[in-house]
Amino acid sequence: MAHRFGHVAVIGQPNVGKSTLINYIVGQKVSIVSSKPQTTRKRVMGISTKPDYQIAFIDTPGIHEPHNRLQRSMVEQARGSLDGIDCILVVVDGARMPDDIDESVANLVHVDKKMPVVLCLNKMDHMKAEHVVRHVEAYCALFGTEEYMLTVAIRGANVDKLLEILVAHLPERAPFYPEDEYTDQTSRFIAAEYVREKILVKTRQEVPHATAVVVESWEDREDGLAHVSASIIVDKDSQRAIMLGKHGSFIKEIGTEARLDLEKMLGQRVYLELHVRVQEGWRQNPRILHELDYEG
Ligand SMILES: Nc1nc2c(ncn2[C@@H]2O[C@H](COP(=O)(O)OP(=O)(O)OP(=O)(O)O)[C@@H](O)[C@H]2O)c(=O)[nH]1
Ligand SMILES: [Mg+2]
Repeated sequence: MAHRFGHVAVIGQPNVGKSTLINYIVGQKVSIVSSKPQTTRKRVMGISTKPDYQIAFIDTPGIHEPHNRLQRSMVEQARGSLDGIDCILVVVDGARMPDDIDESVANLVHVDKKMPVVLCLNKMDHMKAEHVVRHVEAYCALFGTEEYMLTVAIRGANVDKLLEILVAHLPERAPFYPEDEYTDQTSRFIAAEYVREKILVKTRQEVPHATAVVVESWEDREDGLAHVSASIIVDKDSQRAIMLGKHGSFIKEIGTEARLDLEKMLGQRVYLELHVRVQEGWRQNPRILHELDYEG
């Protein structure tokens, strides 16, 4: 059988399970996941290499109505991911009917009428049996495609069938990326993201959205230990106190959890040092957005 290779952009609303799905397929945590919307802030590639195909998935920030410069850049990243791809995978929350944000996603998808569109109705575990037909018909009509799969990304249910549909849309081509490469992100970016994930999972209200993480230094020591120093950027002094926690307990907890994830990903021992930096209005500040690699 001929080998197939292509790029697939994964787009949809925030919080529908795009990153969960890609991590499941790639078998590595290339993109962080949380129950808070707008977890993914920039494009991340996750590569799956099998004997008969290689797919490079482009994970994107969820499409939403932007209210600040960071959010505008996130939606731009999602739009920009449609350049040079072979297929679009739209992920939706299959447990509910489409809304106006899904319509914005559909408008984006329909810009290139010739591009194949595959639909993933995720969160099937939350779907009532009597709603399946109505939801499938509504999403297929909105996105102008007959090709869909109902999935549960957290368990990988039906993901093999979804992959079969996707692979059929890819051109017959040799693999482009080395077989052991599973992302285009640097270890520095992944380390910062793992710290941000712990913060997203463990904080509430405005705090998750007001936080960013940047790796300030990375030193691979001779004994095999990676010495990593990262800053957590927050918007206000009150958020700094939340980040530190009582007697520094919170920052210690997230540091330990992020370090364990990082050691697993790198297969290397890591010493992770975290600091908190208050930077008022950073989400509107082009210099800081550039430093964080959210803007070019
Ligand atoms: N019940 C259920 N939860 C899921 C499923 N897939 C993902 N989730 C959960 O949905 C939440 C959002 O998942 P993400 O993968 O971060 O969603 P996303 O679409 O990448 O979100 P953004 O990055 O904000 O655009 C997390 O709490 C996941 O555990 C699923 O099939 N069923
Ligand atoms: Mg995501």
